[in-house]
Amino acid sequence: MKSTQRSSGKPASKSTSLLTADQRKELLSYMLMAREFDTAMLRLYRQGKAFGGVYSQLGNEAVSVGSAYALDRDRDVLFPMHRNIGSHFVFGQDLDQLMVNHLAREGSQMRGTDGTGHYADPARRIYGNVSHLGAMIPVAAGFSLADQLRGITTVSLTFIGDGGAQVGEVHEALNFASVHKIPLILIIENNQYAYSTPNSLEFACERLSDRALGYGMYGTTIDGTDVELVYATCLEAVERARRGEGPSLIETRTMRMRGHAEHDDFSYVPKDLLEEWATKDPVETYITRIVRDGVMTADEVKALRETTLATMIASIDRALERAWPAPEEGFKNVFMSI
Ligand SMILES: Cc1ncc(C[n+]2csc(CCOP(=O)(O)OP(=O)(O)O)c2C)c(N)n1
Ligand SMILES: [Mg+2]
Repeated sequence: MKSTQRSSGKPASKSTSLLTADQRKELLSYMLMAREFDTAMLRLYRQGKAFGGVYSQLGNEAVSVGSAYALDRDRDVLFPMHRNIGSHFVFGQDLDQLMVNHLAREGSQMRGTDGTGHYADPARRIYGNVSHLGAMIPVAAGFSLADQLRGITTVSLTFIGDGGAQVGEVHEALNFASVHKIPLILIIENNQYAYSTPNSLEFACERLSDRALGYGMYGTTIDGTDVELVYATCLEAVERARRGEGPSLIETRTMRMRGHAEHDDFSYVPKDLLEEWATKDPVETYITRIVRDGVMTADEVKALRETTLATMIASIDRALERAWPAPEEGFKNVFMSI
């Protein structure tokens, strides 16, 4: 089958010339936003100010940012999961809105009932997150199918973890998408663990993207710490989808650098594994690269970091000045209230 390609397992070498200097700065700024948002949430959770689970995306910023950046945000759609805050920023999500959602203050899109990220923003073409692992993929495929039936090509980008990838609906959605040549991109974020379960107890194949062969679709496994590689790989997937060649399955390899959520001390993760991955921090390695390439000076990066942090602190202050949602809000949009 022509569109079926098997991953070599080696990251493809991509020229950084794909991106202009301004685009590379933009990628860094989105990753820094994601990093500072994440770091702030870790503190706010400990202060009892962030609600719901706090699912860190530390070490995963390149996947969220690089993939969403490959989409056309006026045409395509994003279905983020619990570790994809970076993709929200790329799609123009308002920081203050995200902040009040996570701090459960008045104005929250879930009216304060959930801080975790089960919000959508259709005006910005952001849908999800469906909490039931695997269940969002058929929804994303269905979105693109609906447009396909109207003669419009809308690429859907969605994500699943290494654990979630073992759920039956993932198989059903990919098979269906491939048969109907739906413009869907599924990223399997292989961050080595699903809660406390390591890869070795989740699946027995070498690469999760090898499953693409069985669906008759394109699949590849790449280093998920390299934002430009993620971007280039997703851009190719977008182009294939626009040519009517159907879905792509991209496995990104990263490491979950925190617990499943902040209540989890992740003592079951070997320390040397975390130390090894810490040397591949996606934000730090990208900074080294763009400074080396003369895109930004170290001082400019420092200034960008300071501005990003100040932006985050100002947004937190504005959110914390807001009142709590009215208690009766909690009884809206439920099947039955007592
Ligand atoms: C069908 C289903 N089973 C279990 C859960 C509970 N749950 C939420 S996240 C999670 C672990 C997911 O691990 P993984 O898919 O690897 O994603 P990660 O959290 O590592 O990014 C589990 C078991 C769920 N939400 N849905
Ligand atoms: Mg995982």
